[in-house]
Amino acid sequence: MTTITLVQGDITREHADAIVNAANSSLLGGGGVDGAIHRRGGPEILEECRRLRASHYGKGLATGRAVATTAGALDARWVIHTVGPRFSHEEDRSELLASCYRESLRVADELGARKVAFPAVSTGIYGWPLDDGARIAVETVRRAGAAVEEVRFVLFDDRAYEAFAAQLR
Ligand code: AR6
Repeated sequence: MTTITLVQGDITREHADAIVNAANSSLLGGGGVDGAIHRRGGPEILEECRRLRASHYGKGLATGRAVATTAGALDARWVIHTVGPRFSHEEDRSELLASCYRESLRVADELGARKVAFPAVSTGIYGWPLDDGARIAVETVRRAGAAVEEVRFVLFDDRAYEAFAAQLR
C-alpha cells in the first residue's frame, strides 16, 4: 500500500529516493519545474538526458512515458522524467496523464525507490486544469498498486495544494 502525502513547496528542496520531473519529450530541459530541477540538480542530469536521447530516444520520449537519470546535486538518488500531455479541449488526453503517474511508479519500483516526490504534472505550462489534474494524479496513484511506500505530491502554491487536498478528503 502506497501512502500519499502532500506538502506545499519547491520539489527541488525535497528529500526523496526519486523526484519526478514534468519534462518534455526532448528531455533537454525547459521552464517550470523542469527548469528548476536542472538548475538545482546541475549539469550531470542534462548530460545523462543527452546520452539517453542518443542511445534510446532519438525521436524523443513519448508522452505518458518515464525514464530515470541521476539526481545530480538534488537530495535524491534519481530524477524520473515523465512527459505529460498538453491539455486539449478537442481531445481527452486523461489516459496519457494517468500513464505519467503509472509509468513513473513502475520505473520507481524497478529502481527500488521507497519515497517518490511528484509535482502536479501538466498543470503548469501544459495547461491542464488543476482540479482535474489532481483527481487523475490521486486516483492513478491509488490504483497503481506500486511497491513504493510513500508518494509525496509537492505542490508549488496554495491553489495546487488545495486541489490535491480536496481529492484526499
Ligand atoms: N516545485 C514544485 N512544483 C513546481 C515547481 C517547483 N520548483 N515549479 C513549478 N511547479 P510545469 P507542465 C509546478 O509548467 O505543465 C516545461 O517547460 C507548477 O506550478 O513545470 O507539465 C517542460 O520542459 C505546476 O503546478 O510543467 C515542458 O515543456 C506544475 O509544477 C513543460 O514545461 C507543473 O508545471 C511541461 O509543462
